[in-house]
Amino acid sequence: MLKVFDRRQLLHAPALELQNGGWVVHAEKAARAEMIAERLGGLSPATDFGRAPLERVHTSAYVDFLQAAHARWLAAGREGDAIGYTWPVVRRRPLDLERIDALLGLYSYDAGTPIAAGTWEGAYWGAQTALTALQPLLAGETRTAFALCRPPGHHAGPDYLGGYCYLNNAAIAARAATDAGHARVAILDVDYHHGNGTQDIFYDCDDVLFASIHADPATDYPFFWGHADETGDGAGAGATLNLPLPRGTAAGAYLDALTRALDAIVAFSPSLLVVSFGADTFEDDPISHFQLRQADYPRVAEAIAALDLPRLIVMEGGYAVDALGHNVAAFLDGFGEA
Ligand code: OKP
Ligand code: ZN
Repeated sequence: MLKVFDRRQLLHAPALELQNGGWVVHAEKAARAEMIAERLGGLSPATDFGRAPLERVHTSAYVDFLQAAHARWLAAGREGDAIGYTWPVVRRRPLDLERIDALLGLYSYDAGTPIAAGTWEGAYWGAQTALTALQPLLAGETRTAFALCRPPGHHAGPDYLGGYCYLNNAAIAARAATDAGHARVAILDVDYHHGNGTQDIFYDCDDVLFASIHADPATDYPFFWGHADETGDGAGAGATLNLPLPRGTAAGAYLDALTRALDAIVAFSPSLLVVSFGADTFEDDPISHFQLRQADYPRVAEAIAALDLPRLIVMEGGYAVDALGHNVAAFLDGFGEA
């Protein structure tokens, strides 16, 4: 199994996030990736595929913004991490605004996702990590590849950041796979949180299925997406499947939902699977409320492996830092490859 990790991702290091009315130490710490890398070993660095594959899922205006945002923040006389405070919501239209605070509002949807000095470089190499891990699958050289991406990606949409995510690593890889000739690609999102960015990117597409198992957005972030009645639009009608589960869900009900998601994937008959894997379904995760145990992760992986599709595992969330490396290793073990 090829495992890709690029240390340049660690340059992304936001200090604080706004949570429940106060500033708290940011949960998406660089140490997360370091703990996984240390536990796994044998990792390869990323190759640079440039900006073009990023712009197959994100607008070039958004990518330009992300690349320049922190420098613009400093040029406006600010210090520390850039974060917005005004969001246009119902009047999001292409005004030609210059002020950094307007742009932060235009291109983001929450206050948990600051742009720090190293954010562009970290996010850029996160996307390249996913693209690098995809290559041996495209070449038919392996069945399973792991992209140790950080920051995560599944909340980032066509032209917005949010939920600790800036570039949608899984979506970029899925689109690169269809561009390389895969007629249909499925994305299975098993992070605790709904992957609203991935859903949004492919909502009207018939060549990428998005299936997600996540905490019910009636009680959990991101609230406004991930409800069961969101099923796709236009050509993509029926190619989005949301399986929200209540807080407290443990392995039994989780594996039942997984069976439903895998049945939908089989019915779609893809030739490649991208798994957005979050270990924040773990019982001791500090910001999440499912009850999966470490021993459940190989079972989840075995069910996915039984589809017998080439699969790219893309790292998303997981915030119980001390257990994270062990949970990821347990999941990857379930694929039965060295
Ligand atoms: C990212 B991933 C906002 C607090 C809300 C955001 C959770 C993002 C999770 N300040 N928490 O899906 O693991
Ligand atoms: Zn998550």
